[in-house]
Amino acid sequence: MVNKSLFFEACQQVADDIQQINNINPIYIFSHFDADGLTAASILAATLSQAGFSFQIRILDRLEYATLNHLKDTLPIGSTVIFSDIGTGVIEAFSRWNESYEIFILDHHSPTLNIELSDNIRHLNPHHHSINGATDLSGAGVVYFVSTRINPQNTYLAPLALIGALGDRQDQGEYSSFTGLNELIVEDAKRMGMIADNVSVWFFDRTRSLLSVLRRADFVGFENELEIRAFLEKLDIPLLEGEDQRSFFNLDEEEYRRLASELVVQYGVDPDEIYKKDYLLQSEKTEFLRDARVFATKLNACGRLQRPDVGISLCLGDRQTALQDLHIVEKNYSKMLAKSLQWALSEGNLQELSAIYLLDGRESINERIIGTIISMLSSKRELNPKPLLGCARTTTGKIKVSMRLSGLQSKTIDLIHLLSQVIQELDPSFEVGGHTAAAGALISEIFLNDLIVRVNQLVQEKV
Ligand SMILES: [Mn+2]
Repeated sequence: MVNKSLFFEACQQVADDIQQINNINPIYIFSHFDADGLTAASILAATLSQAGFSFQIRILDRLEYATLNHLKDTLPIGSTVIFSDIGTGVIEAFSRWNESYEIFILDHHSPTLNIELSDNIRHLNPHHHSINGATDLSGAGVVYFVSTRINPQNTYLAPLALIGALGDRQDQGEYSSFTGLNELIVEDAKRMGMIADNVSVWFFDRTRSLLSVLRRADFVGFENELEIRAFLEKLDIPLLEGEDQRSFFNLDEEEYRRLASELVVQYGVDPDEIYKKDYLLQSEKTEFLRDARVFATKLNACGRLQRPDVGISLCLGDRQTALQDLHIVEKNYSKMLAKSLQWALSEGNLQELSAIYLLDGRESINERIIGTIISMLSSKRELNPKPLLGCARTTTGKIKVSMRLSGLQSKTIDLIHLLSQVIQELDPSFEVGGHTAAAGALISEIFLNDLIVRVNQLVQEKV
């Protein structure tokens, strides 16, 4: 309780400071390229333009020391700079900035260093108030609480904050519900009539046809289309409505119930896989964007295909050009993922070490999707419950390391803690960031082998 009110006090302070900004230059916003970063940037855009500020937004894959140094040299002296969903991981680098910059870091990643900052740098992070930024509040959520303190009417932005949190997989409560401060955002959105959150039978992308949705449900493990057809026939669930394929969305309650119980009883599916809090955006006219979880995946696709502009336009309500562009983004994105996933699952590419899986994608996988690929692998049932470590080469010649826990794993492993420890041992100047269940680092290639060996060893000791 006390922590929460201290966090809100800190939000209020940042909100007050932002309202005091009086700068001839625009406010420079830098945000992360994933769904959380794009929603964070969008909430800032809506908030600042409504409050009469001019601003520019730039979206970054990651915040490297080199990038920061470059920014330091190119932004006008004395500018106001806001970093959202990034910044905590490189916090010490800000102390080398000229003190005339007004810097706001609104982030939720785990702080790895505890350092004194000068007065021109405000670092707002729920972890500082013992609030778990991995599960209870996202980057967009942090920005949201600042936004609603700039103007209480900004609660209309709550759905964006929730989409951001879903993008970061923060729906870790019972029935994949939100917990902690995210739950307060749900309450705001409900009060505005903007979201419904019933527990229901949930499958990914339900606006697709029944066949397509079930085919993609990895956790059931249907062998082929024939099996799905037989399954539906047995349950007396028709595939067609007139001439058209039925969408999964259009089943009636009774059909949902039959389908779910058959999957649980006959296929041994864990009920937690199919019963979820269903975060549905009530005023969303575009059907396939109504499910906030699906919305988040669309934003991720935009960021990863270097079209963050499309993502932000979607967040800000464009349902014309942005939808057309999204269509192209998605087509290319799924091609890219399918190709990489196929490679990952081909003979010998995913190596099983004693305590972890290793996917060495240095020659084959784009750095932008290595995290997504190992996330997808982590939900594969046929893999042993071991953490996954993937790596890819960046455009700057470094190695991006990405780790994920698999769903079935014991909660005894804290990836950010583990990876930070290894980085500390190898070379503390490497960047590392993330959360309990997902973490990453950026290292020189010569350290890769040592890192893999050490991570494997530490995981071994933990299980
Ligand atoms: Mn985030």
